[in-house]
Amino acid sequence: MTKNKTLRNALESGKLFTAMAAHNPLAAKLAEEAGFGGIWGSGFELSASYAVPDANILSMGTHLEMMRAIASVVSIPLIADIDTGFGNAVNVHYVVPQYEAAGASAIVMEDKTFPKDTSLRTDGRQELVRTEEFQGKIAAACAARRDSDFVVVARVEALIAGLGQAEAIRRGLAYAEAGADAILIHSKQKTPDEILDFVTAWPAKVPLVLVPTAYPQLSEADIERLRKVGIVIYGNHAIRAAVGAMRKVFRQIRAEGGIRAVDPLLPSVKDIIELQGDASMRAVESNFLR
Ligand code: SPV
Ligand code: MG
Repeated sequence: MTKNKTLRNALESGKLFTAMAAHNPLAAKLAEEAGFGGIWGSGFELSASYAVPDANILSMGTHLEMMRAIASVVSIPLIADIDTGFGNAVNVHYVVPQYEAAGASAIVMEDKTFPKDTSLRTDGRQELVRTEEFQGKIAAACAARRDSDFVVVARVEALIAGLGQAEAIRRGLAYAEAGADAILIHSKQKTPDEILDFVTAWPAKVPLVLVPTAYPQLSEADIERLRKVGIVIYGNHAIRAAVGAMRKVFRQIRAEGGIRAVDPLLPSVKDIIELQGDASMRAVESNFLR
């Protein structure tokens, strides 16, 4: 079964699909190893790994090449975060087949203006495009995909922009009507109440996607009980785990003036060599090196 079909079937099954953020192929391999259903090709994480803000500063090419590198080392579906689609519907029509060819099984596109500002920052600049314009961008994404199992997710930023539930529902329905396979509804409230109100009011069959970063109290079991959510995305836990782990180890080495105490606490060099795909290289060597 193709990765696209795996994701499409998961979305149609009614069971909750889990996707973990990754900013490089190694993080994606670790997410697969841990048992996540798919990878979230996060713009926030990739921006952070370049130490720049998540505000369309990195080019489409930089993100696309990372998606290609990630897709080539995992066997689970990759959901690519294409931010606002890098322009208007014409840009989206060009971009979607590029992501499909790079091995992504889905794109998520948000209804903000280009260049965007990151969603979870307090007082970020959150401007939305007209509903009709974004419907055109979603329709362009659907028309441009080559495989009908490639999933197009429309992301509603109305709650992030403080426009309220009625506007969020109105936009979600308009994007579903334009052909979106799922609707991502995002919130930066510190409790799940705002999202739970949206989910309760959501009147359509089109599944929802949640990113519970700001309201971590909501577990997968809680989300499953809502019966309207197809995908949960863990948006930035790979980069935050990496930052926390590196900071701690770097400080310990400085404090102790060496690596003696820290060494046994770290994954072994052998572990890293295995993650590099050493076994398959050795197989190639023994077959072809003459
Ligand atoms: C990302 O991970 O890039 C996202 C999710 O889009 S968030 O950062 O919460 O907007
Ligand atoms: Mg993003």
